[in-house]
Amino acid sequence: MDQIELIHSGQAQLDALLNDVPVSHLDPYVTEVLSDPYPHYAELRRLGPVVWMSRYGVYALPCFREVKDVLGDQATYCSSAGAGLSNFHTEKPWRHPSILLEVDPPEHDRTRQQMVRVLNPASVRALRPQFEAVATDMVRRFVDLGECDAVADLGAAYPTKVFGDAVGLRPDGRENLLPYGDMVFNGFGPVNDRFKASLAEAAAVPVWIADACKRESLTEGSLGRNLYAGVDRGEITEDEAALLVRSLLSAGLDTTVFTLSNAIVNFARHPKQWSRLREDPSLVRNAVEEVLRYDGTFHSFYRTTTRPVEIAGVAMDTSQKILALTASANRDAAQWPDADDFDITRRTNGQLGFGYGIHACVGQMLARLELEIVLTKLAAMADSIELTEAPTQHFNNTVRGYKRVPVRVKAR
Ligand code: OVV
Repeated sequence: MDQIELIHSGQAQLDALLNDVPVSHLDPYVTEVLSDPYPHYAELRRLGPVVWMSRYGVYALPCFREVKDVLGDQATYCSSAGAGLSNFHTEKPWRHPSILLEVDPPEHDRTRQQMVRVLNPASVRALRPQFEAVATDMVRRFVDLGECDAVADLGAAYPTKVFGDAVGLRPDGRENLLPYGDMVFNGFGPVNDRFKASLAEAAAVPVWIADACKRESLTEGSLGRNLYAGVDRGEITEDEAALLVRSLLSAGLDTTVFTLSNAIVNFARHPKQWSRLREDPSLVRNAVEEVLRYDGTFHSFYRTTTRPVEIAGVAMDTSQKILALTASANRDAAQWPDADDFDITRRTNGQLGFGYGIHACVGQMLARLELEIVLTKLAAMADSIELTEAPTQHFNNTVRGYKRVPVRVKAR
């Protein structure tokens, strides 16, 4: 650290230095790090369970225990200051905050309850036959293509169809969904060129999204339309229902698209694991969890301290942003034996790919259903999946995935 940096750093940085807290100058949001973040996470874990990130003035938590403790204590580590780097208490958010993610109890519990009324085990179970039917056709066509792009021909196509239908979207305009997710997930990071580009390239996207969230845009009986039943019961306002539909559209598509592409890439790179799944399809549920542990989609989010606290002996002040590195926690050897091995037979209980605590992914059953169905059909129909070229990554400040995955699929 040079003198200039010291002079310009704030009180929190001086405290970190004076208290012997490990310091990292890593920028987790640059392309070089996003290309392969795992060695950088390993270095952060080696530095310690709490690391001062000089570039952004935040404490990072790279280890399992501290990530879980912080996500499990919403009174001390709040979300109403935003789940990203930006502090909503002092900076203006780029969009109206999510009334689900970017709020604390009791407000959070009211909106979460509305979401769970429409998105619950029974409503997700009811979607299975339709999800299976689409997967049967789409995976058959994918396998018959032989050589194709696993993103365009399956990974993006499948969720766009089944999730779009389940939420109740019109068939046209769904190409707006991925660019919107891109803005949202870039928005949890710094206002870097990546975030600015995703906003600038797609000015019409938020307009399409706002329209798609309206009651009259959503098909009868869909998850989205059912959120408006809460308005009719007098439990939420029309605007709140629209914002809850927006949460579905923000968090529900990119995530499953990227997880499917990550799954295919990881199985192509670990053909023994693919053979295992084909030989024992009952492993599919655990395979989904292992994809999320080993190379999950959502890599991190922030919390903000509501009072002076100490984490693993490191004292911090109120209003301090804390970076919870869930994807690093999922590789912590103290929690996961042979943490860097992709093994679909391992114990995956407690993996943090869907987060943890009161804000844990509300759509996780729906996501699991999509992933489980596609991987099951694929294992039944495809002997092998090979990469024919290096996959092209899609870079985003918060989520990890691919935009193109050229593969050769051998039919059974
Ligand atoms: C978990 C998550 C990610 C992105 C957006 C939202 C939630 C939302 O509620 O809008």
